[in-house]
Amino acid sequence: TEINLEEHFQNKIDSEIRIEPKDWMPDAYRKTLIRQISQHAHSEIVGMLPEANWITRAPTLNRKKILLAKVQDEAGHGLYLYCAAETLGVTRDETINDLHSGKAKYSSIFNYPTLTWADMGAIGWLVDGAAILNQVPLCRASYGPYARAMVRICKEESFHQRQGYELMMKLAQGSPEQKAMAQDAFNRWWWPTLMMFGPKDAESGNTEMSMKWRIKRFTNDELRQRFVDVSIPQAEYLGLTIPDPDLKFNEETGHYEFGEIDWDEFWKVVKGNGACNKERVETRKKAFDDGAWVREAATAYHEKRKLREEQ
Ligand code: FAQ
Repeated sequence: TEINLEEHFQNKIDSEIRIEPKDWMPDAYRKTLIRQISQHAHSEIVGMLPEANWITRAPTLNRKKILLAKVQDEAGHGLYLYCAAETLGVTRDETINDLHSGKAKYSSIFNYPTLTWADMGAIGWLVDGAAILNQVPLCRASYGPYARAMVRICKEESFHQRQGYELMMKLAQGSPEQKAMAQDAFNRWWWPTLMMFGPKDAESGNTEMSMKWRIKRFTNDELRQRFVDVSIPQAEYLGLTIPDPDLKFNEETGHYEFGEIDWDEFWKVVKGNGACNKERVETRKKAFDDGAWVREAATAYHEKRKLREEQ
């Protein structure tokens, strides 16, 4: 019966036994995984755009090679994640349609513009740094295909984070203009990065069930706090000023206390009204339409081979 199935399922989760695509799972578990994994995939794909904006203007051949490799990695991450979502019974077309129609979300962070070269450093250091903190625990997510995809993704994210920090370091140690560029990028990316972790726990509707199902292992606020604690010393090492007048270290707890996040801004961006939301979705739609001939050619080739094999 349904009750026994549900009990058996939760027992498996509690014993750290992975759930695989053909195993029984509650509809709500399947639904929340499709939601999270497809949004995660969209974030990787839309997340290519802010950085792709600088590929043609990278200052050296070496920087260009690094940036190209990073953006290609993100395409790969998106593809593993779309495949993981497909194992739950949704098609690639459905998932992509939901992105194009505005039904599916993707991370708020990719709706901010990349104004200077220093933004490549800030994104690698902060955005990929936040992504790693959030994704390392997902390597232990209860759903097998998602957890396994995360292992490889995290290895690549760690290279992304290091290249970003190294880029920031070069700028921070450079001319006064370069240092000012690094500070300006830090000022613009710091708060949006804190928003990546999602709403406060009290306002996070999905956390409770996702924790019970061991999709999430830590809450949004726990991961955000961890990010602040590791990033502040890194900013100090770069000699940058943290754009938060309320920031202070609490000797008793051993944690940094930080100012209030602008939640109105967060929800505005999540609801589609950030600086670049429209442009990002339009760019993806155009790329999809421009690629139609490739899909058609691949399908035609497949049909032709099938016919030949049948003869
Ligand atoms: N932006 O109840 P919760 C990357 C939505 S890293 C937009 O707390 P949950 C790497 C949330 O979906 C970025 N929407 O939700 C990279 C929910 O709405 P829904 C991607 C947000 O799922 C780096 C509602 O608010 N990483 O791409 C955001 O328990 C550089 C209530 O929230 C992942 O996706 C937001 N920031 O926790 C690529 C990681 N936050 O769906 C290129 C996997 C929340 O009910 C360049 N995902 N919302 O309509 C997760 O860990 C979780 O889904 C959270 C949100 C933590 C993001």
